[in-house]
Formats: sequence, structure tokens, C-alpha cells
Amino acid sequence: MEKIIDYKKKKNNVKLQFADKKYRVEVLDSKIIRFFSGKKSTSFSVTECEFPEPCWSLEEGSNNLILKTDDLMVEINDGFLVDIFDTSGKVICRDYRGKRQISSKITEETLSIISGEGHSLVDKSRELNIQVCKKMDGDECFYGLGDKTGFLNKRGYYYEMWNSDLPEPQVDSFVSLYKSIPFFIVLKDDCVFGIFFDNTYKTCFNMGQESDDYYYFGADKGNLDYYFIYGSTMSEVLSSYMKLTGTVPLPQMWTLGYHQSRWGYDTEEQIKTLASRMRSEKVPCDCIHLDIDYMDNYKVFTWNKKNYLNPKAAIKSLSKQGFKMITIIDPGVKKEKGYHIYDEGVAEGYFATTPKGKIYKNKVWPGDSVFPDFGKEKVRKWWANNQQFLLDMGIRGIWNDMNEPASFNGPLPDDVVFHDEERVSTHEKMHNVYGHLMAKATYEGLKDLDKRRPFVITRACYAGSQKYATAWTGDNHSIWAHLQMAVPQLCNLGLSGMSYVGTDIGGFGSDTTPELLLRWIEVGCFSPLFRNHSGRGTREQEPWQFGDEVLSIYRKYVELRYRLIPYYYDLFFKGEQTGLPVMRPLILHYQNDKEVQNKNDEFLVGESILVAPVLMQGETKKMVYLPAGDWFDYWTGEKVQGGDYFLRDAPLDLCPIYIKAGSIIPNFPVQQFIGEQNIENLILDIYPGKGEYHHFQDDGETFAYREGKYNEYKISLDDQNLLTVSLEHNGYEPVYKGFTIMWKGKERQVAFSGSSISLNLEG
Ligand code: MIG
Repeated sequence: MEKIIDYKKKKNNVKLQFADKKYRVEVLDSKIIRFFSGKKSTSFSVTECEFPEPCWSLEEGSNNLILKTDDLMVEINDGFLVDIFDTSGKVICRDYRGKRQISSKITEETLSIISGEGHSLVDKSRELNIQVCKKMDGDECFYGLGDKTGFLNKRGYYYEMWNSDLPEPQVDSFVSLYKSIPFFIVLKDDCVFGIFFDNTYKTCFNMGQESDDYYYFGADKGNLDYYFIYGSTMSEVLSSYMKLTGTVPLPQMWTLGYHQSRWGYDTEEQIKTLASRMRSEKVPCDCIHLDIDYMDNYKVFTWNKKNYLNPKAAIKSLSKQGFKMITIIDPGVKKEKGYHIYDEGVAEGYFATTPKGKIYKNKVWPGDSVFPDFGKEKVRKWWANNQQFLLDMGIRGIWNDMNEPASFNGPLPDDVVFHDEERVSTHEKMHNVYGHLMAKATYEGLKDLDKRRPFVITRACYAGSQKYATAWTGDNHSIWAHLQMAVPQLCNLGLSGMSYVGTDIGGFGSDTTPELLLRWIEVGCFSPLFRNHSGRGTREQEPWQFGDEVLSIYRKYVELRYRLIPYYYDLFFKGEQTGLPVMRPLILHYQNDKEVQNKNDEFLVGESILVAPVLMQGETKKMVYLPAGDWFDYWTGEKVQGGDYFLRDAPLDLCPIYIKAGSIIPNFPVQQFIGEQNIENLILDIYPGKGEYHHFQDDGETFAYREGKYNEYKISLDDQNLLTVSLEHNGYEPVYKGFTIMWKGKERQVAFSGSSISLNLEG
């Protein structure tokens, strides 16, 4: 085992010299320690964060080094084996000492067949060049890891990070999907911590699939570079990860409304018909998406003049009806002389090349296509500025698809030349950050050109993409298994920093059914990104496609979402500070309740709303579990005691919803689109118990809130039913004129003079 030969303590790190390797242990703060070995490089995720200089010490043990912070003790041993304890000496996380228990060797031939199928590409039966093995005690639950398929708890499974667009319906055995977020949270009986392995190459995460004795993560290339993040709660661990990689910026309020999309709205007429139908059927809607067919021959930053006589005028008239339009933009640029984007890119050297320096081409929607080298700042700027074309048309957001990057003519070879800023790099290194950098270019461009808070949707992500974009989970299918998967998948994305996420409601591939669509809207109306989208050629699934009964149930849930808009907006407002997601697994707030470690069919929105949806065809009863405490049935107002399971009637039109005692939930009246009404009165839906809530109000569009141009209302309820509302921060006009108080099924109106009011709700 390699011995520590020498070490040097610096300001915030210790450099260790082993026989033939150097390591560095860096103290970011008392609970975040970074373990590093490799070449100097800049992170794509950990960018703007700053920590005050930490307080720590280093001493020599009998045969190791002992690093101490105010919260942790880290023993660094020979072989760079590290053991982490809290200050009382309790073990938190130890490196595994034994050898990996590799069960059987795979032959080269078998491996190439498996790889050819596009799934597991890494030979699990050998050691990785960079491999960190942690001892497993048996009480671990693993959460996070991005958008992986399967259930909430990743214990017992193996995953890889390699952004992949795989056409078959995604099932539990998939090791990778569109996003690579190499961060996971380990919850044990007596502690919780997170590990962020900041390596953009293909990385592996074996969460106890190989053995019950250890879990490991690693890669063959790149650096050993991981952050150990300790916290007293899961929320604290997640907040620290978000401090490292950045929180989700507050979105424009309208983006939280309903989005209608389909790959197949081909013409201006179709869009107009869709829009007026949304209004005439009175299904609230803020946004319509334009898929690839709005372009001229799938050429990015062009418009199809044949199907759109006057797109600008059409978009303008739609915007008068309250609709915002989003266009898709793929990274692949059509290889066609005379097409300005292609010509400019060629002239400036903006496209990825082969190792020999020829522009690399593959096939995507436009046919032969080339790929912008988004790692270069110049390329990002160029791309960003091209968006002016779409902004001039009146577009309000950009949807980035195919940015894994996906390609039709086999995957891009590992050695395709991309850049990491000015450094020459490879596809192998840049693959997992390709979508991340495209989203960054898109975000920064919109921020610059439009000035409002950019609305970007991306399919591919890396750790930190939450700073630039919201994401959807790609091509799911209209199958019940994918509705079931939506809950843990979105929850784990939230635990991986991607809070603003959603699935294609109703399912993208395959044909939906009326029942599936309804059960999906009952879940989807709670997901942060709220979009119904479907694939070309599948059964149409707009709200009215299945008759009046389905339509009216569908509408009921879209309306529910519109009532809850201020609650969602507040969650985003707070999330920008705390890093906590909007949609949360129960375990995030009840980490000591073993019953929710594996709760895959319920979730929380913030802390107050618990959703227990029906996820099975034909079922009309739901077995609900509520964590200890008092809850209220949202539909009946009945008080229910938590801490156990019970059966709730859940006919097709009913999604069981529970509100935590002491909750204060702001509501808006139902609007057909956000901003339709000028809201002078905030509705406060109040549930008995002790509680406090902070509500935010601003212009809903610009960055002015960052300069203090917002209002913050503190609303509290004590156990004597005394409600107090006070304006804690007044940076925005107008202030609400009053509040509509909903309490135990009754409504009352109170005026607000702008400072503070108190009233007894039972009086
Ligand atoms: O090869 O643009 O995930 O949402 O409708 C398919 C067409 C390309 C995949 C996206 C989907 C989108 C579709 N796209």
C-alpha cells in the first residue's frame, strides 16, 4: 500500500505526496471536504461559489494524518484511504479496505455485444483507474444521481453517467439516461452525507449492486475529484451541494403555468386553432411549444415560410390572448453551403472536428449535420446572439433538445475534437457537459438580449445545469410504468439539484388512454414544469381529445395548479436561497421515518402539500401513508392523524391530497393565463395549527427582485388561532389591498393597509 511520504499544509488544503502519486485534501468549510488527485482543470459545475476561509487543523497520528474541522475529523491513511468521523468520534463514512468481489469476468466478445446494444458500456468485471470504494454498513439508502430510471432508493443498483438518448421505453435496467449528475446522498440510521464526483468522463456508480460490503464510484479517465458533504439533515446536505453548484434562479411567473405541446403542430393554422380551443374549453394555458417543424428543413434559427405565412404576426396575436411561445432548438447544424449558420460556423471554426481537423459530421434531423463546439466561449456567444432572430419573432423561451448530443448515424467517436475553453479536448471528456454548455449559451444569450429571466428547457444535463435551465425527462411512453416512474425520477432530480423539472404529461411515445392521461395530469399538475407533450404519430392527447368528462376532470387539475401558482412561485423564490427543490420525496423532511425511505408513490410539494396519486390502471382506492403529525384532507377538510397507512377513496376525478397542520397556502383565483387578472387580493388558505409562511411578490419577469424590488409578507398563525400578516420587506408596488382568508370551509375578507394586521380566526 502506498505510503504517505510527505505533506504540506496550505491555507485551505493539505498536499500529500505518496510514493508515485500526489493528492490534495481541501477544506471548503467545516462540513465540506474535497478529495483530489489529477491534473489541474476547471470545473463545469463549481463555478461561482465562495466559502470564507475555514478553521481547521492537521496533526500526525501514529500512522496517519488527522484533519479536524469544527464538525468533522478526517483520518488520511496510507493508500489514500480516508475515514470520516464526527467530532464525537462517531464513524460517518469509511473507505473499504478489502478487494472488490468481482463475480465473473466478461469476455471481450460479450462486452462488445452488450455495448453494441447501447447499454452498459463499462466492463464491470475489472477495477477502474479511478475508483473509490466506501464501506457499506447495511443501513444505507442512496438518493439523487439525476434522472435514472427505477425507484427512489438506488441501493443495490449500478449506474453510469453518459448522456444517452435511447429509443426503447426506459426501464429499471437502463444504466444511463439523458442526464449526468454525479451526486448522491447517503442516508444512514444515524447520519447523512452527500458525495459529488466532479468528473465529466463516463463515470460509474455501483450502489451495492456488486456486494453488500461496499459501494463504489469511479472512472477510467479524468481526475479523482470528489466532495464529501456532511450535514445534520438531508436538506442541509442538499443545500451545501447547491451552494457548490448553484441554485435554480427564480423563473418568470408565467412559466409555472400550463404548457401545451405536441410534435406535430405543423402550421400556423394549427397553432391558432389550438390556442383558441384552449380558451374556448377554458383550460388555463400560458404556453405553446413549437417542435422541429416550425423550422425550414430543420435548420436552426430559420422559419418554415411554407407553413407559416407570417409567424411574427401570428405570435403577436397569440400573445394578446396571453400565450407565450417556445421554440425548440437542436444543436445539430445542417451541413449546407449558403445556410448562414453553417457558413459562419465553418468560417470561424465553431464546429467540432475530427482529430485530423476536418469538420466532424453525423446525421440528425436536418440530415448531414455538424456540431457547435459549445466549450468555447466564442461559440457560446455566437450561438447566444443568433437567438435574436427568435426573440424578434416574439419567442419567449428556448427548448434545447438532442443535446446529449444525440446522433442518428452511430455515436460520436470518443476522439472527436471539442474544446474546453481554449484547451483542445475530446468528445469523451465533453460529452456529458455538451447539453450543459448549450444550456449555458442559451441562458446567457437570452439574459443578455431579452433582459427578462431566461426560460430555457434542456434534455441533457450535468451537475449545475440548474443554473441555466429547467429540464424535462425526455421521451417517456404513455405507459403506466412511466407514470409510476415519474414520481421517484422527478424527486431524485430535485435531490440532484434539478428542481425545475417535469415529465411529458400523458406520455410522449405510444398511445395514451383517457384514464392514463387523467391520472397523469393529477400528478403532473404538481410537477414544477407542467407540460403535456406527445410524439408525432401517437394518439392525440390534448385535454379535449376524450370527451367532456375527461376534459372537465383535466380542467379541474389545471385549475388547481393555477390556484397554487403563488405557492409554487414562493417555493422557487425560497429555493434560489436554500437550494431546496419544489417537488420533494417524503424522506427529505422525515428522514427518521423508515416508512418513507422507499416511498415511491407519494411526494411533497414544499413542506405543506402531500400528494398521494393513483398510479395504477383501474384503481379507485389509494393506500395513503402520512408521516407523524396532523394533516388535513384537501378535498373534505377532515383532520387525519399521520403515522400510519389508511385507505382513501380515489375515483378517477380525485387525487388524494393532504395539507400539513399549521400550513398557510397562498392562492390566486383561477385565471386563463398568468397575468390575466390584476390580483389585488391574495387568498390565504389556512389550516389549523401553529405555522409561519413567507410570501413574495414582484414583477414576475425581471431581475429587479435581486435589487430588493420585491415584497415579502410574513404570515403566522399561533395555537390560539391568531393570524398575523406583516409586510417584512416593501420594495415593490402595489402592495395587496387585502386578503381573502379561507378557514375551516369559510371565507372572509380583510383589508390590508400595508404594514401589519392581526385577527383571531375563531373570533
Ligand atoms: O428524435 O423534436 O425528446 O420531445 O418532440 C426525436 C422531436 C427528437 C425528441 C424530444 C421530443 C421531441 C422530438 N425529439
